[in-house]
Amino acid sequence: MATSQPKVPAPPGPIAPVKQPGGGGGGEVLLERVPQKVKPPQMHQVVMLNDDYTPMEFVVVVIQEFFGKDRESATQIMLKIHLDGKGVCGVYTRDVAHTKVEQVLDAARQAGHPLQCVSEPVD
Ligand code: TYC
Repeated sequence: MATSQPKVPAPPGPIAPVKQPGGGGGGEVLLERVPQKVKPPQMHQVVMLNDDYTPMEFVVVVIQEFFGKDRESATQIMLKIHLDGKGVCGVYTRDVAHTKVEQVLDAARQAGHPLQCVSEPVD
């Protein structure tokens, strides 16, 4: 015979066995929800710096290619960097942000441009 259980959605968070009613001989396990302990990862922003030599078009293509922006957003970001001296191209977990910086610096070096970018923790 099928027994029907009430369909109540479980709240988020892990569950842990706490005790076995009846001395544990019957195979029953009581599960209790425990508070979530993991924190979201520290995020890092990739900041690109202005210089007087890197062509605007190269910067736009780099921002499109490595930061997944469409041409219009990439152009806006490039112009902000050009006018303000620096600008955020994207926000990622630490390792991904470091990889983006390496990719940009490699591409700039290969093309012979002095473009610089760094990553820094957000807040
Ligand atoms: N200032 C550069 C020029 O006038 C363009 C530029 C924009 C360079 C953004 C770097 O991160 C940069 N050619």
